[in-house]
Amino acid sequence: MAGHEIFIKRCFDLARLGAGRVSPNPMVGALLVYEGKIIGEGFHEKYGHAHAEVNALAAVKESDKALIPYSTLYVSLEPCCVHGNTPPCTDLIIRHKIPKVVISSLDSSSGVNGKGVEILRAAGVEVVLGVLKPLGEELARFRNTFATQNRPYIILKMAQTENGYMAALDLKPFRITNPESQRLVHRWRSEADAIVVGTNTAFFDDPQLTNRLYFGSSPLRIVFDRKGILPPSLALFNGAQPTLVFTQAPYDAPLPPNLEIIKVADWDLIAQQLLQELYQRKCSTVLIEGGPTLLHYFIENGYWDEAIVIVGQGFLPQGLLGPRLPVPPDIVFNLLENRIYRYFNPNSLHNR
Ligand code: AOF
Ligand code: ZN
Repeated sequence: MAGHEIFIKRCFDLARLGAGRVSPNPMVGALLVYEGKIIGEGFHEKYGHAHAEVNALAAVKESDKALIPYSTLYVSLEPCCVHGNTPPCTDLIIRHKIPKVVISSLDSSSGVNGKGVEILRAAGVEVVLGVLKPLGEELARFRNTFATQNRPYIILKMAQTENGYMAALDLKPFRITNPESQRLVHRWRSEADAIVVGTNTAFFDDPQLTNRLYFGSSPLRIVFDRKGILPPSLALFNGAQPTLVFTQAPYDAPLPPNLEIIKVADWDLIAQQLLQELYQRKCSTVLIEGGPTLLHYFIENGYWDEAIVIVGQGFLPQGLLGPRLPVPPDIVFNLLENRIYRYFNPNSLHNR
């Protein structure tokens, strides 16, 4: 692997350490290299806190500080040039007289999107752009979707039996996936800002929708309950995690703790209202966890960026068929006896 690629890969690994804690900011990793040796590295650790470049510079030992003006800065994402929660990283780079910056992909945020690179070049900094670009763009896909589409990045997640069923005909809970896949699902929950289920899934599966099997936090829980038929005894109403109910029915006050009601004027526009609400709440990624009706609706209307289908060995003679995705999977892998398919929507910004 060429030199630049090794260091950019390290930036990606560092960036991922911020997963689940930086949204709606991007995960970013950075490091400084002097004559082939890393003298400082860091990542964006928490929303509103220091950027990766700041942390990488701060990590340089006192005795190595004099090397900074002779070093190369590697960053997984284009350095910012705007005053947000923190000052622009382009200023920091110029102030430290760093002569060369190697970047994977652009930050599509308004005011940046190539401007960061321009500013650095205008100041005489040598910039190499596009190292392992597809991987850099994948890492930045939540942020870049949020910044350009004014909505979160949408991930559909579903489990199916080998013969394509998502649930039994009587909708009684039926475990399709193995414990290893369940843990992976909880990891995805830890990295998502919000998670959505429909009425039937909430009622029949009584899911908690929290992350209990992985490190990190749990997403904002969302349930659709158009007619207000869900009983207060459901786990979703246990107050364990902030929860939104999208409904057209009057909900009886007093409400349980951590529960908020969102009134839906037009149920045909439920997806738009959901995405708008999540954008306002600064959610840059949402997991849609089912059931079949809800998933089908999102697929039919093109409201998806990525879909994950876990096929388990459980067998149902009959049942509710899972929705079909209109494209073949891009990635397929096994987790013991489960098979996991990942699809990317070719029409979504990130995959074009
Ligand atoms: C970077 N390095 O580590 C991150 C960046 O000031 P903020 O935190 O609100 O961020 C505003 C801009 O910085 C925005 O364009 C966002 O995508 C980017 N995030 N930029 O140079 C980083 N996290
Ligand atoms: Zn920055």
